[in-house]
Amino acid sequence: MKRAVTLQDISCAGKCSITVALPVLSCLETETIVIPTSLLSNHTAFESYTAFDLSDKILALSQGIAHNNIRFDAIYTGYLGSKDQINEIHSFVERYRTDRSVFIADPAMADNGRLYSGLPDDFAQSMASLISIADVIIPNLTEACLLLGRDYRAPESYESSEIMEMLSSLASMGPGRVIITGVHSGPDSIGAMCFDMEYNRYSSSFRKKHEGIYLGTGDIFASVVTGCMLKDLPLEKAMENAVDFVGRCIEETDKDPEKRWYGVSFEKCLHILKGYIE
Ligand code: PXL
Repeated sequence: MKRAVTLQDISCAGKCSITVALPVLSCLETETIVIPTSLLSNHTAFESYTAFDLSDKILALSQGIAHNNIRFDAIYTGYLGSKDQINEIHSFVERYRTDRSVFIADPAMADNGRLYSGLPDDFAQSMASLISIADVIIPNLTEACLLLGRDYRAPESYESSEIMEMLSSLASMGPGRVIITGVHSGPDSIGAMCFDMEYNRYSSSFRKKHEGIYLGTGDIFASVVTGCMLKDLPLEKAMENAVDFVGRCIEETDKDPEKRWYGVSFEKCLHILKGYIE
């Protein structure tokens, strides 16, 4: 079984980051080590939150794991709550990546044209430096614009040729494989597009769009991609599975009489994951 280490926050309530990465990766038969980078009462889309930054614990925790000779096939990062954390993760990757490990970075920092609450205005510059050492990145459209230093526009206004140009510009910043999520292809179609620089190959995958905001879906998407890549599926297939899975989670949420505004009903869909790796 392959082993991933994921470095992102624990939001005690809110169905995102580690609390979705762990179940998704487990269902994709990936052993997962967690290094929490911060601890929040709930994610930052709630009206208020209490947060503890664990940046000064990352080195000690990783040394403890390394002393026990535990190595990783993937390093997978998500939401990071401060520039200090990004610096710590940078050092972690440089120290612990090996020839056999892939570094997958989800620059989870913004959506719908805005940085997440609590992040400093120049946060994207620090994130751009981290993604330059990644192998694979999975920004949404807002994050792609921030990383490229471009203004954000409504997703419907992007032609696929412009997304392709953004994919290759991001790949030129360092990561040879890039997926942009939240891409539209027509009035009621949403999905993702990717670029693999090694093969100079573009691909896309779309599904029916549901109106509404579905929090935590970016984290679920990146976790599916990570698990599928560790099962040796090509980038395009990993992306296709992630588009399908997020779509199924959203459909399930819309059907759920107990649906929560702050996260999707992914628990009802976990059984689907096995089908992607059989
Ligand atoms: O799902 C992204 C995410 C992760 N972690 C925290 C967040 C958010 C989005 O708001 O606030 C703490």
